Amino acid sequence: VGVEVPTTPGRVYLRHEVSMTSARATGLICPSAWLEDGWQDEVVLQFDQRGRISQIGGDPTGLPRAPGPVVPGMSNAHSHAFQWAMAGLAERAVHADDSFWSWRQTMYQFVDALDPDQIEAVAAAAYVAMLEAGFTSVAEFHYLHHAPDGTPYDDPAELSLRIAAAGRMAGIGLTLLPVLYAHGGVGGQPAGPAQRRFLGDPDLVLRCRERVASAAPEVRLGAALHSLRAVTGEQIDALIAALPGDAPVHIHVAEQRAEVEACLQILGARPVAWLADRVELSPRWGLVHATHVDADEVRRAARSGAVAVLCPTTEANLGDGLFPAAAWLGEGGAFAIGTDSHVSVDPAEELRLLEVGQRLIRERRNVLRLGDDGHVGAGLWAAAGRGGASALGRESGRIAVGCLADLVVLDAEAPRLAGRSRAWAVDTWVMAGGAALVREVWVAGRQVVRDGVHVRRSEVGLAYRRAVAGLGR
Ligand code: NGQ
Ligand code: ZN
Repeated sequence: VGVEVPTTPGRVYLRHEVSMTSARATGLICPSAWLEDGWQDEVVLQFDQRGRISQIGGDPTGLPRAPGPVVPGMSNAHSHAFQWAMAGLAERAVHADDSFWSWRQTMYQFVDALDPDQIEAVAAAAYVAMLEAGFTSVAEFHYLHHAPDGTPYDDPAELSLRIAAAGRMAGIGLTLLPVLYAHGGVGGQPAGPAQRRFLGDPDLVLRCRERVASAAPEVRLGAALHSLRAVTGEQIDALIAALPGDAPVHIHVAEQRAEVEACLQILGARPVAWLADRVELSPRWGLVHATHVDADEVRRAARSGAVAVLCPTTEANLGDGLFPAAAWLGEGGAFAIGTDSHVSVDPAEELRLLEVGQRLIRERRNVLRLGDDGHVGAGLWAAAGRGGASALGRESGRIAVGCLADLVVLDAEAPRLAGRSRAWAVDTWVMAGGAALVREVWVAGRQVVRDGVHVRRSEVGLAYRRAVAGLGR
């Protein structure tokens, strides 16, 4: 698999026509593979020219051989890529009573200093880290639209295009969700000066979608509503009416109790209940966090098919609270995981915290039971893979004909996996091992990680180090 090195590390624009990370393979031989109906030995996967699995079986001649068990890749269903460079910089107590809201002030100051080159370099580095941990795709919840003083760039989609360029540089499967952000509080309150880089109307979201569709056709496109603090009902209606009916739509909702209180006071309903009344919740909807939901909201939202997009390490870091995961799954709710602020970038760690959070409040073990065979780690991986793929509008999350070849190869030689049958290997990886056990990653049939290292780690890392010099002094 040939790797082409970009000529301009650190300033990689889409218009420079940077090539994809590596050539697409025509297939992969798996010593064992986790297929939809369980593990099988000696599986041959054939890929078509678009990177989809076209056949399971067939002629293995000339195909590369995976160096360990092959499992479906994971979708990262919630990312603010720029926050990867901020991780750690809000961990000093500065207010008498630090909270989500004081963290947000720190984040606003941080974002004020970033220029487009920095944003692109940080996003590429974040995506490389995701891939190395076993994510194969990402939904970028992109609300950073304008220059630091709030004026639009010459191309209003400049920063959306930078995200697309970073996605191409890293070779991750990108779903871009340009964000509608118009207000500073529930009920259409005016935005503050710290939010000036984010503000726009439904037309800006549509413009970002159009520009990216023509400049980077490999990107999947949806849209997002920042939160019920940032959009009104009329704006929601206008944007939904203008989007294709199958485009993913994500929204931050009910993450903090203060938002629930504001919605009750101003809108007369809890956030998820209000949303369920206003729009037709369905599988295209990604409800990000949904931490503070009552039993009625759980029932309505879960049964609608909307995906709960959970970000356990960020939710813990920000002091959000615990999502009622057992109740959600009990209603048959779909879920996905995201790394949001990127204090951790590891799908196994997100799933582990989701499960152990339930153990801590219930004083029980093995709470989130999803598989038929009782394997908790494997059940979580499979369900989050399916929910994530659905939230990203990506045919992925399963090793099956018609799905993209988004694949993770575990490290068969790792001591953690020694002596493990394959079923126990996935539980060990999710509940105890984590990213260190990821040996190879393939995205739509292209290899992007080999021997645990991204094929462009050094040039992306160099550009990143240049971009962030002095940011954390
Ligand atoms: C964000 N992040 O947009 O980055 C938000 C904080 C807000 C999380 N909610 C800002 N984790 O919600 O107003
Ligand atoms: Zn978020």
